Amino acid sequence: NNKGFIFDLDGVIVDTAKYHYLAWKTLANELGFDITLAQNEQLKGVSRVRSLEIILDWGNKTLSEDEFNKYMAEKNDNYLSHIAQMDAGEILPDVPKILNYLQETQQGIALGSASKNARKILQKVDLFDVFQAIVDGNDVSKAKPDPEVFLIAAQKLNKKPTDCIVFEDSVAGVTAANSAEMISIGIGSKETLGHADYVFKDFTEIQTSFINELIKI
Ligand code: G16
Ligand code: MG
Repeated sequence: NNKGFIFDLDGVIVDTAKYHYLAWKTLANELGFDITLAQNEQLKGVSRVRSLEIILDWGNKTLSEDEFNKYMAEKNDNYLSHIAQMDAGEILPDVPKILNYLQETQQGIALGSASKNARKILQKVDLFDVFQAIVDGNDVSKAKPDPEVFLIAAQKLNKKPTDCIVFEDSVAGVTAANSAEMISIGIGSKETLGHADYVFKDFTEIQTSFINELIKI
Protein backbone atom coordinates (compact mmCIF):
# COMPACT_ATOMS: atom_id res chain seq x y z
CA ASN A 1 0.00 0.00 0.00
CA ASN A 2 1.14 3.48 -0.82
CA LYS A 3 -0.24 6.83 0.38
CA GLY A 4 0.60 10.50 0.06
CA PHE A 5 1.90 12.22 3.20
CA ILE A 6 1.79 16.01 3.01
CA PHE A 7 3.66 18.16 5.52
CA ASP A 8 3.16 21.80 6.40
CA LEU A 9 6.51 23.53 7.03
CA ASP A 10 6.37 26.17 9.75
CA GLY A 11 5.26 24.59 13.04
CA VAL A 12 5.48 21.03 11.71
CA ILE A 13 9.00 20.49 10.35
CA VAL A 14 10.73 23.57 11.80
CA ASP A 15 9.77 26.37 14.17
CA THR A 16 10.26 29.37 11.91
CA ALA A 17 7.36 31.15 13.67
CA LYS A 18 9.91 32.62 16.10
CA TYR A 19 11.80 34.26 13.20
CA HIS A 20 8.60 35.55 11.60
CA TYR A 21 7.76 37.04 15.01
CA LEU A 22 11.12 38.79 15.39
CA ALA A 23 10.84 40.28 11.91
CA TRP A 24 7.20 41.41 12.31
CA LYS A 25 7.97 42.85 15.76
CA THR A 26 10.84 44.94 14.33
CA LEU A 27 8.49 46.25 11.65
CA ALA A 28 5.72 47.09 14.15
CA ASN A 29 8.23 48.86 16.40
CA GLU A 30 9.35 50.99 13.45
CA LEU A 31 5.72 51.99 12.96
CA GLY A 32 5.42 52.90 16.65
CA PHE A 33 3.65 49.92 18.23
CA ASP A 34 4.40 46.39 19.43
CA ILE A 35 3.02 42.91 18.83
CA THR A 36 2.79 40.19 21.45
CA LEU A 37 3.58 36.47 21.23
CA ALA A 38 -0.14 35.78 21.60
CA GLN A 39 -0.85 37.96 18.58
CA ASN A 40 1.85 36.11 16.67
CA GLU A 41 -0.16 32.89 17.15
CA GLN A 42 -2.83 34.39 14.89
CA LEU A 43 -0.30 34.86 12.09
CA LYS A 44 0.63 31.18 11.87
CA GLY A 45 -0.14 29.71 8.46
CA VAL A 46 -1.30 33.14 7.21
CA SER A 47 0.25 34.55 4.00
CA ARG A 48 2.79 37.38 4.10
CA VAL A 49 0.43 39.98 2.62
CA ARG A 50 -2.46 39.02 4.88
CA SER A 51 -0.15 39.03 7.92
CA LEU A 52 0.89 42.64 7.27
CA GLU A 53 -2.75 43.68 6.78
CA ILE A 54 -3.64 42.13 10.15
CA ILE A 55 -0.66 43.76 11.89
CA LEU A 56 -1.53 47.21 10.47
CA ASP A 57 -5.06 46.73 11.81
CA TRP A 58 -3.67 45.99 15.27
CA GLY A 59 -1.58 49.17 15.17
CA ASN A 60 -4.38 51.23 13.60
CA LYS A 61 -2.10 52.18 10.72
CA THR A 62 -2.76 52.63 7.04
CA LEU A 63 -0.01 52.62 4.43
CA SER A 64 0.15 53.60 0.78
CA GLU A 65 0.67 50.72 -1.64
CA ASP A 66 4.33 51.70 -2.08
CA GLU A 67 4.95 51.81 1.66
CA PHE A 68 3.13 48.51 2.11
CA ASN A 69 5.39 46.83 -0.44
CA LYS A 70 8.49 48.45 1.05
CA TYR A 71 7.66 47.13 4.54
CA MET A 72 6.86 43.66 3.17
CA ALA A 73 10.25 43.51 1.45
CA GLU A 74 12.00 44.80 4.56
CA LYS A 75 10.27 42.19 6.73
CA ASN A 76 11.30 39.42 4.37
CA ASP A 77 14.93 40.59 4.27
CA ASN A 78 14.99 40.58 8.07
CA TYR A 79 13.34 37.11 8.16
CA LEU A 80 15.84 35.75 5.64
CA SER A 81 18.75 36.96 7.79
CA HIS A 82 17.50 34.53 10.47
CA ILE A 83 16.91 31.74 7.93
CA ALA A 84 20.52 32.12 6.77
CA GLN A 85 21.63 30.90 10.22
CA MET A 86 19.51 27.72 10.16
CA ASP A 87 20.84 24.18 9.97
CA ALA A 88 19.55 20.60 10.43
CA GLY A 89 19.65 21.10 14.21
CA GLU A 90 16.42 23.11 13.86
CA ILE A 91 14.36 20.20 12.56
CA LEU A 92 11.68 19.54 15.21
CA PRO A 93 12.08 16.39 17.40
CA ASP A 94 11.33 13.02 15.77
CA VAL A 95 10.42 14.53 12.39
CA PRO A 96 13.38 12.64 10.79
CA LYS A 97 12.16 9.39 12.42
CA ILE A 98 8.79 9.68 10.64
CA LEU A 99 10.29 10.90 7.34
CA ASN A 100 12.74 7.97 7.33
CA TYR A 101 9.94 5.52 8.01
CA LEU A 102 7.85 6.93 5.15
CA GLN A 103 10.84 6.65 2.82
CA GLU A 104 11.56 3.06 3.92
CA THR A 105 7.96 2.08 3.24
CA GLN A 106 7.92 3.95 -0.11
CA GLN A 107 5.17 6.44 0.66
CA GLY A 108 4.69 9.66 -1.30
CA ILE A 109 6.10 12.65 0.61
CA ALA A 110 5.16 16.26 -0.20
CA LEU A 111 5.37 19.72 1.30
CA GLY A 112 2.32 21.99 1.43
CA SER A 113 3.29 25.38 2.85
CA ALA A 114 2.06 28.98 2.63
CA SER A 115 5.65 30.24 2.67
CA LYS A 116 7.37 31.63 -0.39
CA ASN A 117 10.68 30.78 1.30
CA ALA A 118 9.91 27.07 1.75
CA ARG A 119 12.46 25.73 -0.74
CA LYS A 120 15.24 27.83 0.78
CA ILE A 121 14.40 26.63 4.30
CA LEU A 122 14.30 22.94 3.25
CA GLN A 123 17.75 23.38 1.72
CA LYS A 124 19.10 25.01 4.89
CA VAL A 125 17.93 22.11 7.07
CA ASP A 126 19.04 19.55 4.48
CA LEU A 127 15.60 18.06 3.80
CA PHE A 128 15.08 19.28 0.23
CA ASP A 129 15.68 15.86 -1.37
CA VAL A 130 13.24 14.05 0.93
CA PHE A 131 10.24 15.66 -0.77
CA GLN A 132 8.99 14.28 -4.09
CA ALA A 133 6.77 17.35 -4.47
CA ILE A 134 7.00 20.83 -3.00
CA VAL A 135 3.99 23.14 -3.16
CA ASP A 136 4.47 26.52 -1.50
CA GLY A 137 3.29 30.14 -1.50
CA ASN A 138 4.64 30.63 -5.03
CA ASP A 139 2.44 27.88 -6.47
CA VAL A 140 -1.02 28.73 -5.12
CA SER A 141 -3.59 31.40 -5.89
CA LYS A 142 -5.81 30.70 -2.87
CA ALA A 143 -4.43 30.58 0.68
CA LYS A 144 -5.35 28.05 3.38
CA PRO A 145 -8.15 27.37 4.51
CA ASP A 146 -8.68 26.86 0.77
CA PRO A 147 -7.59 23.27 -0.03
CA GLU A 148 -5.69 24.28 -3.22
CA VAL A 149 -2.17 23.82 -1.79
CA PHE A 150 -2.90 20.24 -0.66
CA LEU A 151 -4.84 19.31 -3.81
CA ILE A 152 -1.90 20.37 -5.98
CA ALA A 153 0.45 18.37 -3.73
CA ALA A 154 -1.75 15.25 -4.13
CA GLN A 155 -1.80 15.71 -7.88
CA LYS A 156 2.00 16.04 -8.01
CA LEU A 157 2.31 12.84 -5.95
CA ASN A 158 -0.16 11.15 -8.28
CA LYS A 159 -2.46 10.29 -5.37
CA LYS A 160 -6.20 10.67 -4.87
CA PRO A 161 -6.95 13.26 -2.14
CA THR A 162 -8.66 10.51 -0.10
CA ASP A 163 -5.33 8.62 -0.12
CA CYS A 164 -3.49 11.58 1.42
CA ILE A 165 -2.63 12.44 5.02
CA VAL A 166 -1.80 16.01 6.06
CA PHE A 167 0.29 17.15 9.06
CA GLU A 168 -0.66 20.71 10.07
CA ASP A 169 -0.20 23.03 13.06
CA SER A 170 -2.60 25.80 12.02
CA VAL A 171 -6.39 26.01 12.31
CA ALA A 172 -6.69 27.14 8.66
CA GLY A 173 -4.41 24.31 7.51
CA VAL A 174 -6.46 21.60 9.23
CA THR A 175 -9.62 23.11 7.71
CA ALA A 176 -7.93 23.04 4.28
CA ALA A 177 -6.98 19.36 4.68
CA ASN A 178 -10.53 18.47 5.75
CA SER A 179 -12.01 20.33 2.75
CA ALA A 180 -9.64 18.40 0.49
CA GLU A 181 -11.11 15.18 1.98
CA MET A 182 -7.72 14.17 3.30
CA ILE A 183 -6.95 12.70 6.72
CA SER A 184 -5.88 15.62 8.92
CA ILE A 185 -3.34 15.27 11.70
CA GLY A 186 -3.05 18.31 13.94
CA ILE A 187 0.33 19.03 15.51
CA GLY A 188 -0.33 21.12 18.61
CA SER A 189 -3.11 21.34 21.17
CA LYS A 190 -6.51 19.60 21.12
CA GLU A 191 -8.17 22.88 22.15
CA THR A 192 -6.96 24.67 19.01
CA LEU A 193 -7.01 21.77 16.54
CA GLY A 194 -10.14 19.91 17.68
CA HIS A 195 -11.40 19.76 14.08
CA ALA A 196 -8.49 17.48 13.02
CA ASP A 197 -9.01 13.71 12.65
CA TYR A 198 -6.10 13.13 15.07
CA VAL A 199 -4.10 15.53 17.26
CA PHE A 200 -0.59 15.03 18.66
CA LYS A 201 1.46 17.48 20.72
CA ASP A 202 4.45 16.83 18.46
CA PHE A 203 6.11 14.01 16.49
CA THR A 204 7.57 12.40 19.63
CA GLU A 205 3.98 11.25 20.29
CA ILE A 206 3.62 9.62 16.87
CA GLN A 207 4.63 5.95 16.65
CA THR A 208 5.49 4.14 13.43
CA SER A 209 2.68 1.68 14.31
CA PHE A 210 0.22 4.58 13.93
CA ILE A 211 1.75 5.46 10.54
CA ASN A 212 1.26 1.80 9.56
CA GLU A 213 -2.44 2.02 10.38
CA LEU A 214 -2.76 5.11 8.19
CA ILE A 215 -1.00 3.33 5.33
CA LYS A 216 -3.51 0.42 5.57
CA ILE A 217 -6.69 2.56 5.65
C1 G16 B 1 4.17 30.10 6.99
C2 G16 B 1 3.94 30.78 8.34
C3 G16 B 1 3.30 32.12 8.29
C4 G16 B 1 3.91 32.96 7.17
C5 G16 B 1 3.66 32.23 5.85
C6 G16 B 1 4.26 33.00 4.66
O1 G16 B 1 3.37 29.05 6.70
O2 G16 B 1 3.22 29.96 9.26
O3 G16 B 1 3.45 32.78 9.55
O4 G16 B 1 3.36 34.27 7.14
O5 G16 B 1 4.21 30.94 5.87
O6 G16 B 1 5.65 32.95 4.74
P1 G16 B 1 6.67 33.77 3.81
O7 G16 B 1 6.66 35.18 4.28
O8 G16 B 1 7.98 33.05 4.05
O9 G16 B 1 6.19 33.63 2.40
P2 G16 B 1 3.30 27.44 6.77
O10 G16 B 1 2.16 27.22 5.81
O11 G16 B 1 4.58 26.74 6.33
O12 G16 B 1 2.95 27.15 8.20
MG1 MG C 1 2.27 25.89 9.86
